[in-house]
Amino acid sequence: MNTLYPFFPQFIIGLLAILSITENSMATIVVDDFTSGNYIETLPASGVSSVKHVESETNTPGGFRKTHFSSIPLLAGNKSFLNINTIAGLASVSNDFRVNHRLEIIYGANNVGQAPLNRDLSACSKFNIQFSTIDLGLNVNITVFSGGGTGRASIATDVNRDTHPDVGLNSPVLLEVFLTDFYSPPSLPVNWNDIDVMSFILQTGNATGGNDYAIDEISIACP
Ligand SMILES: [Ca+2]
Ligand SMILES: [Ca+2]
Ligand SMILES: [Ca+2]
Repeated sequence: MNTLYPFFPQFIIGLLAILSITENSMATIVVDDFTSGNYIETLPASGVSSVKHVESETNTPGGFRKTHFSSIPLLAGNKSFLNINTIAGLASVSNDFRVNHRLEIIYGANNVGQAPLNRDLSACSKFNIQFSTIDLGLNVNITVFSGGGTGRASIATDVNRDTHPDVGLNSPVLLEVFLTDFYSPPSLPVNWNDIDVMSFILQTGNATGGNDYAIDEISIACP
């Protein structure tokens, strides 16, 4: 006789409970999958070598998104392109040769003022920025503000193909940014229980400019 049989239902229930706990403890908060807020910009519109600056705003899974995009072409006539393609679910950036750019994506603010997220990230471990593809060196700055701006924490990092030599040119690259690596100034201690604004700045991090990349998703892993 199978001695396990009398305990089998309990065993299954126990297993389901463990799976349920595992699922909860591995929760992922999607900040943005870029399926909302279609937005296309080409800079500079005039083709003259100068800084251009535009912004848009839309609602996303992670809160209100405000977008700034600016470009500094070092060769007259060369351009920067931003395409938040909501059908593909991608934020694509393309720059011509010797064009430097800056893409700023802010959650928790709109064109009127703040739209606080009031998000508890105290049980979370890291931000995941999933690139569909990326070519040249890109500098990434993430800053979070808590308590309506009374606390702040930030981090600067880099991502490019050199840090992921094992994947092909058209393969996804995941940038993991751990919350324990953020710096919070003593005068503005961050409160991870009440994150109101998240800012992601991606800008040229190489000598020649010309970055091309696409962001598929920004999410937060908890824990
Ligand atoms: Ca996506
Ligand atoms: Ca708040
Ligand atoms: Ca390019």
